[in-house]
Amino acid sequence: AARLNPLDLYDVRSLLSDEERMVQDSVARFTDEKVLPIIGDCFDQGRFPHELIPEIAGLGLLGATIPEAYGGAGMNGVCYGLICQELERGDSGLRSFASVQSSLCMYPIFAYGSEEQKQRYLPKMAAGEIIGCFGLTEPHGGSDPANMKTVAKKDGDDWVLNGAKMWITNGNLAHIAIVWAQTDDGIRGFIVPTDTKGFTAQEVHKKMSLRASVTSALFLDDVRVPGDALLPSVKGLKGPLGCLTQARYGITWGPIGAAQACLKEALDYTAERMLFGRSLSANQAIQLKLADMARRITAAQLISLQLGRLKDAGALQPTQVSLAKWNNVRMAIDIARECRDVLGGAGITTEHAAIRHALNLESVITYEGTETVHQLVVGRELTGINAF
Ligand code: TGC
Ligand code: FAD
Repeated sequence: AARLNPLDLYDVRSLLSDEERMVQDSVARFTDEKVLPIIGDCFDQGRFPHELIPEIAGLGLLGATIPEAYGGAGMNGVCYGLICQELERGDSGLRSFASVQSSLCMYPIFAYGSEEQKQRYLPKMAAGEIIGCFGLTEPHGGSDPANMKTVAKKDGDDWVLNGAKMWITNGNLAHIAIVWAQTDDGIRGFIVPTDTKGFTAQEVHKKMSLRASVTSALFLDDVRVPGDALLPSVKGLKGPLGCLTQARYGITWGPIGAAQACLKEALDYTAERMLFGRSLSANQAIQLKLADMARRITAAQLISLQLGRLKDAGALQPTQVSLAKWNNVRMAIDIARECRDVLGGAGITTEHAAIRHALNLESVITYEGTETVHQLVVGRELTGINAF
């Protein structure tokens, strides 16, 4: 029999449609040609490669699932997942950029916005001309967003916002922020232009993770926005949580790409490296590790594909997304750390990808709901008891 593809042992690709395969191939080419040559240096320098934004937009990767009438690419959920997978094979920072723009900024405008808001923002966001960020987490504790302190008060026709948001991806890049705030009427979402008086973004430095991504604190000090900045069609925590379900879905795919990059690197390295008179990959202890990585990647691929099929059938449940986010990020971080080890000393620099992915995944396992949060969501589903 022909040898199997080590990065796709079950030929999951054969379960994709022609269109899905085409999308995967075009993003894979972009990652190979444009991302991989520069991303190690970007990570070293703590620099997001913003020069890639026009090409990312040109490929239809911003708002991929948003209908074409609003400038999106009108793709299905599986295509969006494959985009995340191939971007994160490059770096979690690039996938984060696309996740935030697509699922956390364009999605709420599409799902909760007025017709005027959709026309005004979505086409330019799909073109990468307007970049967004999503402000939910606050400095005092992100796992419990129901307890947010940021407030919006009605003043005539305007709204006045006060508060602070923490760990906000794209914060210092963004032209608009989707800000979630407590009102007399419960939690509401606002589209806040970042050049509004009283709005400041302060970049987070000294990060050891997601270094090729912009992370910021946002401060809102009497930020006054007109009445039409409010997202009219959603009220309560289900507004931001609905966006998180979209983004977390994509995040189940992304780490598959990171893990594949690491396994590929470990396979190449251990095949070449000669120790004790044989190639490193001829040792049982190494093969066990490699086999275990392939096993876990295969399971994750099947989980995400089925999740995507459920999403495209309109049957996706948030608990199913939680299980997959937990499983797939845990899979990838364990694999990246193990690959770092298999590379020996060579594994500690950004000349190789493993340590960069391992460090990035420390953010991915924390953001969009920590691993513990997702475990407790699954536990609640099984027992009917809320243990948060
Ligand atoms: P609960 O009070 O029970 O529910 C509130 C309402 O929301 C509904 N709901 C959901 N809707 C859509 N999707 C979901 N996943 C939903 N989960 C709940 C629910 O039905 C209810 O609706 P209604 O109509 O009855 O009002 O809230 P809960 O107990 O489920 O929530 C608790 C908990 C801990 C699960 C939740 O607070 C949580 O998920 N916390 C983690 C917060 C989090 O993930 N923050 C992420 C910030 S953004 C980010 O990290 C971006 S990183 C981006 C990048 O760079 O890639
Ligand atoms: P905490 O909520 O304080 O949690 C601390 C620890 O306590 C965790 O281990 C957690 O699992 C555990 N814990 C919490 N509750 C329980 C419980 N009931 N039982 C047991 N253990 C518990 N947020 C945004 O809004 N927008 C963004 O764009 C964004 N981008 C991010 C980018 C990066 C690089 C990072 C690191 C974070 C980003 N976040 C963003 C924030 C992220 O969502 C939060 O960090 C995350 O939700 C956790 O919140 P926290 O950091 O306040 O930790």
